[in-house]
Amino acid sequence: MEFKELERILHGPESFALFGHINPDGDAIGAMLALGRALKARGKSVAWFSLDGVPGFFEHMLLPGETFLDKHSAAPYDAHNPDAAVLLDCATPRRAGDEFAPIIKRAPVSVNIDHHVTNETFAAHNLILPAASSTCEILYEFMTACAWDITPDIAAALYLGVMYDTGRFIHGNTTPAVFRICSGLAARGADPAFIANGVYNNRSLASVRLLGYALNHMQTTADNRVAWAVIPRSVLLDLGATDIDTEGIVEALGRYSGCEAHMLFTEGPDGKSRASSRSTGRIKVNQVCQVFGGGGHDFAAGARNFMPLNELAEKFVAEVVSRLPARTET
Ligand SMILES: [Mn+2]
Repeated sequence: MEFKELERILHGPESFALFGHINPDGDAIGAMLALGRALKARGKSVAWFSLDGVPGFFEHMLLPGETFLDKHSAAPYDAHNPDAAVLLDCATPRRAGDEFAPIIKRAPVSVNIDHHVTNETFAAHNLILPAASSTCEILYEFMTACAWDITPDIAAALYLGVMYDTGRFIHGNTTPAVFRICSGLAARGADPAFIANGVYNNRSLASVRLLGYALNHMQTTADNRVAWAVIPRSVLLDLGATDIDTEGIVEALGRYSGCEAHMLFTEGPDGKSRASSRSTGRIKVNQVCQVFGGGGHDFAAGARNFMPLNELAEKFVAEVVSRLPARTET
């Protein structure tokens, strides 16, 4: 779908429901805020749906009066009958959360805007650009191409998504376009220091203790090329942590020289075991995750299933090791 086609589709409906994904990251929250604010400025009514709410380290991005419907919301979801449902940063409709599926199904118009290469183009209208660093990058290009006004609040939300999905401009998706876009966003009023400090230096104490546990219990293969940590649910709860506190831990496990792939294994409240994996560039961890029912990007992917936690960890590590390329002589 071309940008102009998306603009035409967004022009018709009066009421919008915007969805990010479960365990929302900065790109999901940023994309919802940016598109929602832009639609409101165009006279539309907008409701934001985030099953797991808005993590505390994104709350500084919210304007007074901006609220999200989540799993704790009192109002029943079946009261919502939007003219259009827009899913952002969701490779599959289930990523929005099964609880929201009826709302999405009821909406006469469905739109899917995403940058995951595994996107299933499930909506009536799909704008999928896997070369984009983030869904927020796609929204920036869309708004710019269609001459939509990017206010400082919209710029801030878009900046959050691009910053977050590039890992603060260190992942392989940090292209010249990313710097061009972020320069444009800063010029339009996004405050990089305010946004970054709120996200990265404003964590819960429990999340820092949980990171300590993971680092202390990190395991590696004999050649140290693969690292991982397993956090049983009981440990997470004993530390007073919540699921969102696992955020950022898998990245920390891969910070040493010579690491090629790193994983974090946790257990969700639904009893499912979860694998979160990262690669420094030679192993495509999304292919490993697909073996276990998951997916994602080449070098950042995840999976969740009902295997016992330690069994998932053991089999996942074996699968990664089997894909290690021959070591290059240095
Ligand atoms: Mn994203």
